Amino acid sequence: MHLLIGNKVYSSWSLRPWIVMRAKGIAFEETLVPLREVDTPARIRKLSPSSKVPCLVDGDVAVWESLAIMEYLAERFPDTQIWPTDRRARAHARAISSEMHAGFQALRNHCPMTITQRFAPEPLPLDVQANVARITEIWTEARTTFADRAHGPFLYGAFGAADGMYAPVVSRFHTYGVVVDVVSQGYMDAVRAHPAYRDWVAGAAAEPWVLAQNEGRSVIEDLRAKH
Ligand SMILES: N[C@@H](CCC(=O)N[C@@H](CS)C(=O)NCC(=O)O)C(=O)O
Repeated sequence: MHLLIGNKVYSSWSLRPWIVMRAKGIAFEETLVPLREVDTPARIRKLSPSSKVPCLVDGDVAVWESLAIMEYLAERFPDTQIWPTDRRARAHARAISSEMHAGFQALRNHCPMTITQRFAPEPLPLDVQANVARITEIWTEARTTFADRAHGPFLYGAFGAADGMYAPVVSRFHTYGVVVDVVSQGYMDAVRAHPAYRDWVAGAAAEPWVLAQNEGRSVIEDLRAKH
């Protein structure tokens, strides 16, 4: 299996399937195409029909769109419990993953992922605050209603697709110093401590083409303007 990804510092969509595959012990090779270079679209297009990353290639099958990749992995590796086994929990996990895939635009625009950085907190615009409130509500509901605590500290207990979909949000909240409730903070700490998350961050820190690292807020404004 082969996963095409963008720069680990800021390709939030790439992080989603990557971390799930790593957390589930699914073997794959990765190809990283640096984003925002002149030949980026052409290089991605060779493997990914949408010219976007991530794209998973499994033999003669190519799957793009992070959520479609999760579904493919769940079907391909049924024993890994990428979605929760309980039907109600699974329905909830799919709904919140779709909500993430389709939404939270204000947060995504205002707080672009730049996973190796941390900034002093600043007041957030109202639409971003509304996104934060909804996300922490989702996390709290998953943890308090559906989490099988015997299997871990993640949204439904064991790490799964929904955790992968929200891993970039954990990174954003950490980078921009977003203050959250105790349950959400505990969840964020667990994600940030996961070996797969740490491996991704280590890879990001080693990248030569880091746009934002050590350059401060002006680069963040530049990333925001590009969204
Ligand atoms: N909805 C897509 C979004 C994918 C996406 O927008 N990927 C960005 C990088 S994070 C990309 O490939 N951009 C291409 C480029 O910058 O040329 C998904 O879920 O995978």
